[in-house]
Amino acid sequence: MKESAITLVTVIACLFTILVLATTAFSEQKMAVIVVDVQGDFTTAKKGSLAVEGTDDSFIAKVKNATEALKNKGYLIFATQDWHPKDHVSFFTNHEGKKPFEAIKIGERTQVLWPPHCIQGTENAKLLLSDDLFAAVVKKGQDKKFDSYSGFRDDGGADTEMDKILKENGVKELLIYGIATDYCVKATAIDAANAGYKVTVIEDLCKGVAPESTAKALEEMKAKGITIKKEL
Ligand code: VGL
Ligand code: ZN
Repeated sequence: MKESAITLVTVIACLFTILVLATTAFSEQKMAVIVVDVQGDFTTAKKGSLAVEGTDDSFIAKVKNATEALKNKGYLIFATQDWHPKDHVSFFTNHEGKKPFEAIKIGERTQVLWPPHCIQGTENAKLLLSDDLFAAVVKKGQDKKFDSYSGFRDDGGADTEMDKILKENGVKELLIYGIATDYCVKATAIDAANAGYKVTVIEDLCKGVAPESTAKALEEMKAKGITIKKEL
């Protein structure tokens, strides 16, 4: 009788400890998701002006399902949205005699010139995932003078509200995926890692502009301590 009472107390104490540990572990993790630039103009699904290979309906559906599953797990979901004015510096059409995908020097910076894309208010600038998935959508690239691959800051050094929003929500860890692996996903993930977040990029939920730069981007991210996971 006495012995079984002690066993019972021990079992209850153990269960309580496990519960406390699990709760602390969960609350300390504070995981959130950043879905990068899943917008019409970057997809073949919407015949976008800067469509990235492999961004067909089935890829978009996969990203949507994964994001809904993560939201159902209780993670906060954020999005970035490329949101350029018509006269944006990154459009080849705003540089006389230049062709799309050419790179130019602007002072010390290298600027790749893109087809006009994600122009504020246009149909293909819209996010392809439903707005109500997101706790916040961070717009970027709104200053005509600077490009902004990163969701954290533009090439002129101006911060977006991303870091502030993540900190307000106590976020410590980030899952990042979207378009394009070799540009906006890479820049966002590296800035997140530099800002002290524990970052994981989900490779199969990303698509890159070019195979070579995509492979290089994955290596660069790994070198920054970012975990590259094939799938969720
Ligand atoms: C992006 C090129 C230009 C991207 C945005 O979302 O990766 N790439 N603007
Ligand atoms: Zn852009």
